[in-house]
Amino acid sequence: MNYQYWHRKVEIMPRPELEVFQLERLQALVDYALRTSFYAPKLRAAGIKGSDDIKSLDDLKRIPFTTKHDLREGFPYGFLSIPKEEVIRLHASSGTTGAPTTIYFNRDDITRWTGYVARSIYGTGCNHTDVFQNMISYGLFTGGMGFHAGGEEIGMLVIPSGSGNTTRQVRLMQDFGTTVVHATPSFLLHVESIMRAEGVSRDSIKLKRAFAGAEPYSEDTRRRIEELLQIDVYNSYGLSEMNGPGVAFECQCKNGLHLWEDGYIAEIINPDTLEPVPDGETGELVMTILCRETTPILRYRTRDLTGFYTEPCPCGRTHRRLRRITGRSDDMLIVNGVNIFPSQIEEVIMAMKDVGNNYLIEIEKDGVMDKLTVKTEIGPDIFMDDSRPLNALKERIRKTIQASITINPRVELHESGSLPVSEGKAKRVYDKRPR
Ligand code: DLL
Repeated sequence: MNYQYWHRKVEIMPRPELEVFQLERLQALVDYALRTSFYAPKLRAAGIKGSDDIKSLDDLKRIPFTTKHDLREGFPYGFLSIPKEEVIRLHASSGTTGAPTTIYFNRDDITRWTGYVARSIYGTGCNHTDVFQNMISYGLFTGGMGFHAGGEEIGMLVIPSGSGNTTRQVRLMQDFGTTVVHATPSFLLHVESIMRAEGVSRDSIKLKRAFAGAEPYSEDTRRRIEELLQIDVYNSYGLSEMNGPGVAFECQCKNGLHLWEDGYIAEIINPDTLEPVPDGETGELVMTILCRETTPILRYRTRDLTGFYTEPCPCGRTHRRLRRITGRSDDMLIVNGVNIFPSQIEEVIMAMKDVGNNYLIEIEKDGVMDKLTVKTEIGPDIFMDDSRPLNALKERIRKTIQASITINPRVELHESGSLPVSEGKAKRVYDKRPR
C-alpha cells in the first residue's frame, strides 16, 4: 500500500527521539500548569516547583491524577494558565450533570490541534481533491469545528452540514459529490436506513470513506456500515479535555488508533489499584496533553477502557496504537449481580444479518429482580406481520445474548426506523431502576 503522511518526519520519528520531544514539551507544560490556580498547590505539594524538577518522563508519575470531578471544581477558570484576554476560543463538554468542563485555546493551541486533526484525516488516504461533509454538531462540542479546521487545512472542500436532518444530508451528498463524511457510527447507520427507506440508490452518491467516533462501537458495527454503504470506516477517538478529535485515529491499515505521542502522553492503569498495567493489557486510559498551553491537563483519568497493541503497524508510524475503546469503566451495568457492558450486547446484535440498524437496552425492576430488555429494529428482509420468522429471530437474539452475558434478556423487535435516534452521541441504555 502507498501510505501517506501529513507530518512525515514526526509520524515516523524513532521512539527515542519522540521521547526527548515529549520530555521537552512536558517540562514546558509543567511551567504552564504552575500558573493555574488548580495545579499550582498540587504540583508544589509534590515537590515540583518548575520545569527543572522534571528530569525524565518518569517524573510524570510524581504528579497526581486529575479527574472529571476536579475539572468541575475548577469551573470556570481554575485550569486557565494565561490571562483571559489572550484566549481566543472555548469549548465545553456536554456534561449531563453539574458544571460542564471548559477548555480554552489561544491561537497556537488551535493551530496545533488543527495539525493533529489534519494529520489524522490525511493518514486515511484523503487529500485536497476530496469533498468532506462534516455531519456532526458544531458549537460547544469539539467534533464540528475540530474536523472542519482539519479538513480545510488539507485543502478539502468542507461542507459544514452539522448533525441531524438526514434527508438533507443525503441530498447534499448527491448534489456536491461528497467523498468523505464524519459522523457518529449510530448516525451513519441511520443515514443508511433513511437511504434505503427513501429508495436512494448507492450509485447516486460518491462516498468512499467515513470517520466514525465520539461514541463506542464494535468491530461488527464498523463492518456493517462498511458493507451497507460500501465505504471504508476509520475509527476516530478524542475527548474535550484533550482538545477533542485528533487524539488517536486509524491509518489506512485500520488496525488500531495511532495515538499522537508528540502531542499527548498516554498511560494505561488498573482503575482499582491505580498502578500501570503490563504492556498490552486493558485498563483505564490516562492522558496528559502536551500540545495545549492555555488549559494544561495532566494525568487525566478518562475512564475509557483500552490497551496498546504491542506489535508495530505496517504503515511505519512509530506512534503506538490503541485498541478500539469498547466502553468506559462507568458504563458497566450490574444486572442481577452480573457485570455487563453495553458493548457486549452490541457485538452480538450487530453481527446478526436480520437485525436492523438501531437498538436500545432497558433495565427495570421486576419485584426484587432486575429485568433486562433489548429492543432492536428488524432488517429489511423481515416483515412485522409474518410471525414465524419474527419469533425465530427473537429467539435467536435472546439465546445469543444469553450465551454472551449469561443473563436471559427479554427481546422486543421493532419496525425499521421506529426506535429513537439522537442527533449527537447515541443514547442506548435506559436504566429505569429506582436509585
Ligand atoms: O467526543 C470528541 C470527539 C469528537 C471524538 C468527534 C471523535 C470524534 P467528548 O464529548 O468530550 O469528546 O467525549 C469524549 O467520548 O472519553 C469516550 O468515552 C467517547 N469516545 C470518543 N471517541 C470514541 C471512540 C468527543 N472512537 C468521550 N470510541 C471519550 C469509543 C469514544 N468511545
